[in-house]
Amino acid sequence: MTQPAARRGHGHDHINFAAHSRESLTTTSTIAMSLGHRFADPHAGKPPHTIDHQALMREALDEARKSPPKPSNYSVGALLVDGDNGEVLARGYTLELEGNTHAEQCCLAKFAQAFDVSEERVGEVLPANSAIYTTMEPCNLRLSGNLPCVDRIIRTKSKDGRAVIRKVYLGVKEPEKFVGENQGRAKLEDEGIECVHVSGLEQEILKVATAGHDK
Ligand code: HJL
Ligand code: ZN
Repeated sequence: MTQPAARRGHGHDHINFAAHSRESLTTTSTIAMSLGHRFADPHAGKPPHTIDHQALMREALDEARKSPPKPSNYSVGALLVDGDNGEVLARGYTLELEGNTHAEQCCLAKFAQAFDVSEERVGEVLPANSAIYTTMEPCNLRLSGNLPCVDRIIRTKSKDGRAVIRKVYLGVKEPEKFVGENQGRAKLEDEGIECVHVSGLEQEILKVATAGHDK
């Protein structure tokens, strides 16, 4: 029997984004594969207390490095992760998707797309204990007037109305350059979403985030 494309190694180039339904999947790895991830996720399958948050933040930083520099925003990277076992469900970076898109928005939209649901309904197909790792605190106000990522995170609800993004891990607070003091973390915490600062990568995160800025 021929192996499915994804198992042959370079599969992610050939996966089509056919609609998945959560019930039809054996594991979420199938979806991770269709989103272009390595077949063997080194973080997957671990008990929550052994998840290496800094390693995941480094992977979010690797995403941020792919972002095209732009003087009027930050180059940010984000991962959507299953909080129960550390599995990376989707990755995103600033301006990855068409339009003026943010990193957190991109990973939500990409996961939604893999399940053929709209970004607004992504909570219906996410694990009940999902987390976002983002190199920068999610935005609560955008100069462009687009919907802030905090609102995108808060509206992410399961079919029975439960919040499914339970935690946000952030690498740095947003600098005050564009919108003054960002109230993103405070708003998430008011909604009961736990925010955790993963320390140790601040310098590198800010260097990448501001690469496109006039110095
Ligand atoms: C986060 C991102 C990104 C920002 N923050 N958490 N993820 N670019 O992907 C925050 C910054 C806004 C500016 C410009 N950046 O992006 O405050 O043009 O990018 O709507 O306010 O707003 P637009
Ligand atoms: Zn944002």
